[in-house]
Formats: sequence, C-alpha cells, structure tokens
Amino acid sequence: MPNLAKIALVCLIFLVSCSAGGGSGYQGPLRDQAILVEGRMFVWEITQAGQDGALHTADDRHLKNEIVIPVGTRLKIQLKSQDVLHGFFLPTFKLHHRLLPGEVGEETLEARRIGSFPFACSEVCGVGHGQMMGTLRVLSAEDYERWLREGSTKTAMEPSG
Ligand SMILES: [Cu+2]
Repeated sequence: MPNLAKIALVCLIFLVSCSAGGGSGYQGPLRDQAILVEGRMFVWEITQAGQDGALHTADDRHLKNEIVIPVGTRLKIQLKSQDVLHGFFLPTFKLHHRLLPGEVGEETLEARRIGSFPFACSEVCGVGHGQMMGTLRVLSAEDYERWLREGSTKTAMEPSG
C-alpha cells in the first residue's frame, strides 16, 4: 500500500476511534498493571506484567504492536526507544509521548471502556515508519481471562511491508 494511502487510513481509524472511545464507563476500583513499551525500527515491543504485577519477572508477556488489558486497569507505562526518536501516540486517551533514545518515559492511563484503540508512531523514524501501528485492546474480565488461558503469542497487526 502506498505511504499516502496508509497515512489516510491511519487518520480515518484515529478519527473513528476518537469519537467512539474515551468517556466514562467502568466506575469500579482500578487495578494497577505495569507495562514497558519499546519503540524499535519498525515495531512496538510490549512487555506486560503478569499476575504478580511486576515487570521483568518470569510471568511477563511479550507482544508486538499489541497491548491487552482488562477493563478497570490503571496502566503504568514505561516508554523507551531502542534506537532512534519515536513517538507513542494513543489518541483516544489523549496520550502522546516522545521516546528519546537513552531516556525512560512514564505515562499512566485508566482503561474504563471496553474496545480496541489504535496507536502509532508520531515521528517519521525511517522508511518503515508506517508499520509502527498497533492496538490497545481493553477486554471484559471474562475475555481477558480467556486471553490469558489461550496465550498471547498472536499479534494484532503484523507489519505488511
Ligand atoms: Cu517510530
């Protein structure tokens, strides 16, 4: 797909998601979960804490271009770049963070609504920049339990080239 068409598609997806997402939904207590989001030419590498809630332990889950959490999560996000300047842009949550090489950023979001919310790289980081798109999936508690049981090896969006 030509780059211009990809950009137009991303803009369209973002516009639709911005109007559909956000707002109030789940009003119960929030559960903290830590994740690490690393930008690398040209993929988002995600490390999610497992049941222990802590990163860099045996039950971490590793995903590409996909974050999967249950509704009612307060997501504590660490952001890093493995190479060049990237920008983590999750418009539904009004979240934008520039990832400077050598720095660790921190953001927090509260997932109160079930749905799929796209994110992308906001910096033109190289020829494969357009591939750096992904999805935050906020699942019901039941669907999240099923996802944990079935494993998390599938990715939401493989780079198409
Ligand atoms: Cu990038």
